[in-house]
Amino acid sequence: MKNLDSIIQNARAAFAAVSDSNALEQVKAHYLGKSGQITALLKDLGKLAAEEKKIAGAAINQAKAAVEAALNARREDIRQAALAARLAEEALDVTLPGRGEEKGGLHPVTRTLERIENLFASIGFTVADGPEIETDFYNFTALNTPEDHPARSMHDTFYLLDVQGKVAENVLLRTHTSPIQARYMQAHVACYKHLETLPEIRIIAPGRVYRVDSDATHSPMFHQVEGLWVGEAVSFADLKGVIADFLKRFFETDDLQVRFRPSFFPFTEPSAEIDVAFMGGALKGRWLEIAGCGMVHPNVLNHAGIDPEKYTGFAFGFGPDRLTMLRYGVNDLRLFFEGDLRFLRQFA
Ligand code: 2U9
Repeated sequence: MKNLDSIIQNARAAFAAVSDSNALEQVKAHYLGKSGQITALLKDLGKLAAEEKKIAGAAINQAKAAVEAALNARREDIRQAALAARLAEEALDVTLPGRGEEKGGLHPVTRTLERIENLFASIGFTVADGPEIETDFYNFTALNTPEDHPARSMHDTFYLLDVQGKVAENVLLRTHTSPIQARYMQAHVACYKHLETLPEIRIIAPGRVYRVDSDATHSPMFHQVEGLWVGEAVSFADLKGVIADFLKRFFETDDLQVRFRPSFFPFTEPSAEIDVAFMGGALKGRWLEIAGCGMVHPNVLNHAGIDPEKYTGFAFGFGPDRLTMLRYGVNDLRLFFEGDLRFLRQFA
């Protein structure tokens, strides 16, 4: 059938003439679609006599198969061409030199935290951790801070917002790491309630804390390391020994003096500020306020379920950011938190 051969030839040429799959499907419709040429021939079969219909039907179906084969071959060509184009576009030159390794280093405050942790570990302290988003119970109430204490105000403390955007009055960013110790004491008591005598607690609590405060010596986020030693007959004398020993080891000199100045904190009684004076070096002879401390307040022990008649404890708190400034001679606290590599590389 001459007509069929020419349809096949034309279809092949038309398929070859297009090079994207959308155009190809449109060309397909001219031949195999509802009103396509092959479809029209098949429709016309009904007009033929039975014998002719058989012969013509077979020939048309053969032609249809040939057009479909040509269509599928072209589809595959186009798919391969698209793949080849994509591979060429996304080619990786695996022979290019690598980007090289940047020299990394620990943040100066991280180095101080690690030093403090190691020094306290050497005298039997373990490191405790806890959440930075706290409740007012663990941040204030459990630490004997009265309801009307100014530290609880929005002026000093970051409160979180609830889903309606209202201030959630009892959820805040911790203002000190003391809630870590409050939680630890509670868990410790629950863990050992079957024992007649509570095993000693000796922990340090390092971490980020948050206060509404920002200038050259205050950042809204800063670090604290607090410590706690609770047991039978733990005394202020023990506190003095632990702190003096720590400071000498931290600053790598015996040539310093430590003094305890009476102070006040809601969570300790008695309380003291700790000052240090170096006997040599750039800061020679000046008293520097370096930490706070005291004997854990009986109300704080009671909140944790520890009998203050049977157990005593001391607690202390350092600002590791300030310790880092002193150790490296940095005069602006904000430099630690700006992430400027020119500054940070000096400590790597
Ligand atoms: C518990 C009981 C008592 C922790 C303490 C201080 C004194 C203190 C300051 C250090 C530098 C805050 O960041 S800073 O300005 N901290 O003066 N901290 S006593 O007392 C506790 C902690 C936990 C259960």
